Amino acid sequence: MKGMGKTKALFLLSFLAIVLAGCGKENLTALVPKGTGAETSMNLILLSTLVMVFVFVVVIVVYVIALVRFRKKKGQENYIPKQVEGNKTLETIWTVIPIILVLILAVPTVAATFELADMSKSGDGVNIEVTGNQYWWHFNYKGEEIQTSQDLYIPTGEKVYLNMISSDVIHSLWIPSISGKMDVNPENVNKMYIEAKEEGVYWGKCAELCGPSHSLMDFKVVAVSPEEFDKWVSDMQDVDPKAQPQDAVAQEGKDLFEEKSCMGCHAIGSSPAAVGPNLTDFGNRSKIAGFLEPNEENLVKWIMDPESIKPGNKMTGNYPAVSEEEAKKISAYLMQLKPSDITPESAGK
Ligand code: HEC
Ligand SMILES: [Cu+2]
Repeated sequence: MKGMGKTKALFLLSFLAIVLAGCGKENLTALVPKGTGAETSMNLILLSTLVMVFVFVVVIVVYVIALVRFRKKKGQENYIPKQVEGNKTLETIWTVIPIILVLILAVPTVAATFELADMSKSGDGVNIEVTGNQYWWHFNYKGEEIQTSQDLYIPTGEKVYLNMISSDVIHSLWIPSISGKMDVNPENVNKMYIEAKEEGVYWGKCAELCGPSHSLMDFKVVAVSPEEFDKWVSDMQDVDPKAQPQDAVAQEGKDLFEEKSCMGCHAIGSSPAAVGPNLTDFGNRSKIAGFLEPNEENLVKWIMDPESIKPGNKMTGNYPAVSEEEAKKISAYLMQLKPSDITPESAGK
């Protein structure tokens, strides 16, 4: 029996270890906040948990006292306890305590709601127009002539203002370790700000079911120091010379990129992309299509058959067939698009 207990305990412990190891992985948890919004939410979570634990403990204590002290004893079969209905003191106590508890919850929650919705200083900060698309995110840096998709670069320690809209269905932008969620609608611009406290790469998710590849609609926030951010901005504004292929294979890839009508949907440079992600800094991307490791094998697979990777995406079937050899050449070209040495790899190192 004793051995059984140990095995069980060991099993439980290892299970707990596995579950807890999942927490904090890849900066994808609201429980390890690294940004203002997430910190505010975490504080509210802790406060409400404390209030709930307090209520739970009080109720259990009163319950146990009632069970033990007032249980029917021998010889009391016909005894009727003292009746307390209409007791003003009791009624007052159990009305006032919950009101106080609700106030303890409501005041900081309402204050946080206003604080997180405060866009009054947006004129001074970095402003980004965010577009949610099935199944990728686009970022347009207002006034900077910079377009990116999938990787969102922001400076740390500053509020970055997002003006968000959808090009198709409702999506929801969520960077769990930085901020709360906000819906992205087709008809109106929703606004929120994000602020990262530390440099690093933070995972973003679409948090509103938007189609078959909804769960693959990932993106990354690359938070770098304000100095690095300025350097990244000037690198990105000066992309055209760097977009030139560096060898013969890449040159062939570039030609194929034009021939196969990839250009029709993918901009390279500052022009706004219409149907597909902007590929200006594709060589620096932390992932391909939001979630695949950035290597030649995955890229070739994507170019030849995106449907097998992200069902329902808007690229499938809208370009001529590409052979493996052609895909490799295109891949060589795209992987060379590295306009800046500020990258997800370098962030926070
Ligand atoms: C009809 C428009 C369209 C055409 C034509 C098109 N694409 Fe795409 N492409 C898209 C869309 C939309 C996505 C985003 C898919 C998703 O993530 O759901 C995409 C995604 C990609 C990605 C991943 C981008 C990223 O940010 O990770 C690459 C690489 C790519 N396409 C390359 C190509 C190449 C190469 C061609 C030409 C052979 C091509 N595309 C033709 C629409 C198009
Ligand atoms: Cu979505």
